[in-house]
Amino acid sequence: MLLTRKRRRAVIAGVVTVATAALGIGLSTQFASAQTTLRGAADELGIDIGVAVNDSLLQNNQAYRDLIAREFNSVTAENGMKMESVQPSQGSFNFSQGDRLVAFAQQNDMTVHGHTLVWHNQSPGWIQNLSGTAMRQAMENHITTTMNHWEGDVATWDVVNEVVSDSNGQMRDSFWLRAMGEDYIQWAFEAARAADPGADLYMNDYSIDGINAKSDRYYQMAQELVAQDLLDGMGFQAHLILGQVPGNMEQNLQRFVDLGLKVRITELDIRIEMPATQQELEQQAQDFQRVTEICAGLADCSGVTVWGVRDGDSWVPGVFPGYGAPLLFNDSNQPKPAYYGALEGLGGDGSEEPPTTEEPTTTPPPTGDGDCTAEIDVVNDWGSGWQGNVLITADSGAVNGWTLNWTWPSGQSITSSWNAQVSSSGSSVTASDVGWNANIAAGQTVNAWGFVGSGSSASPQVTCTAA
Ligand code: 9MR
Repeated sequence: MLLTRKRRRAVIAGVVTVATAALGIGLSTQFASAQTTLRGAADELGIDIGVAVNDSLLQNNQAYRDLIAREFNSVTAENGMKMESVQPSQGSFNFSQGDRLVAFAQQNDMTVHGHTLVWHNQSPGWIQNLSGTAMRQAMENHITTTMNHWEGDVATWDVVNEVVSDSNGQMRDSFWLRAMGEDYIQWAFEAARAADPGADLYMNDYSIDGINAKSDRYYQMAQELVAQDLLDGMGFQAHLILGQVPGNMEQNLQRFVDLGLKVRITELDIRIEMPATQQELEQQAQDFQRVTEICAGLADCSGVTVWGVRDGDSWVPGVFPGYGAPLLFNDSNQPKPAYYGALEGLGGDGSEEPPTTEEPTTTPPPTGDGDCTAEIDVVNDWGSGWQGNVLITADSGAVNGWTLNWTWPSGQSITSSWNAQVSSSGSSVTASDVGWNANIAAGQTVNAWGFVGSGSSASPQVTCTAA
């Protein structure tokens, strides 16, 4: 497929050369050459090509930063603007991760898409047990304070995320819904509109890329919110499986555009059952091309955001065991066939030649002479299970690899984890880094990895050993 594309482009170029030679006209004055970076192509279309950014990589990995600056004109915090990061305890706001991202975006002339204000996941425990009235007040305060802080810096916001369930378009049975009823969605949008009237306000969800009961429910909610001038856009996450771009995706997005909304592909990745064959990687290129083409072809698609930079950065293997390779770059920062597919979909030059801009420069990893400490932060406890995030702090020296050990106090176990290699034996757990999250600068604390636990939540003492 990619060879075909390359050949087709070569043939067209040949015809153009002959025709212009016959007319005696210089090619360069007649035709702009096709863009060779995603960013160049998206800029030409006037849309965003975005990427979800991991805060610890942004701080510690120059090659990661350079690659993002070269290829993307928009960023989303993968985790750093979520409620557990921004307001870990009631009334105490921590904007540091988001501020770092905003500064990076401004240095590199990028837009920032805000993700997310109201979500059932990664919300701190303190808000989940409030009464309806207290929860409404806390939700509105969170929206107002967060949006005021980044007013003018964050152009678009996922105000509510994943509020519809996967069954028959019913509302999701979240702690928000249970405490406040369905009206909480409208209240969230009212607070957001008042907080920053200049920002575009979105709803966002997965499995709504095609026409189905779930996207129908959003369509109905969108009509109601548009009638009150509370909604500006609809975000389609597009966490897709290889070869399964919905046939009616364009038609689905178009119906939201017809309501006067912008649409946005907000979290694109396309997972492959591992190991991926060359043929599958080329199918993935076609899938990425199709999705970017859909956005490029719609009148009001504000952009496409890819959910991570390199395959190894992705959340996918941690949550879908056996699946991986869902992104545009491999772990050596090199573009995959999918990259050229996406580039072609944006109208750029998708022939597989290396990007013409300079290769990113790398800084040597810090010397791993430090010690570290770690703690388990219980971020969510829904009774039948709980989510722990593991925060690791490097002491006075940089850490260049870590291993953690702890013992569960009362029969807990890990049911799934992400961004660490974990092994358990009875009640003892050992976890170590997965390479890209090995380096922690002296004095820094990073939210290094996380897991879903069974039993009652716990924060046992953790021993951290630096490599
Ligand atoms: O990529 C994010 C991962 O690092 C977090 O551990 C995870 C926690 O739920 O959230 C991931 O991002 C999600 C996004 O915020 C909302 N849509 C689904 C994404 C993948 O799970």
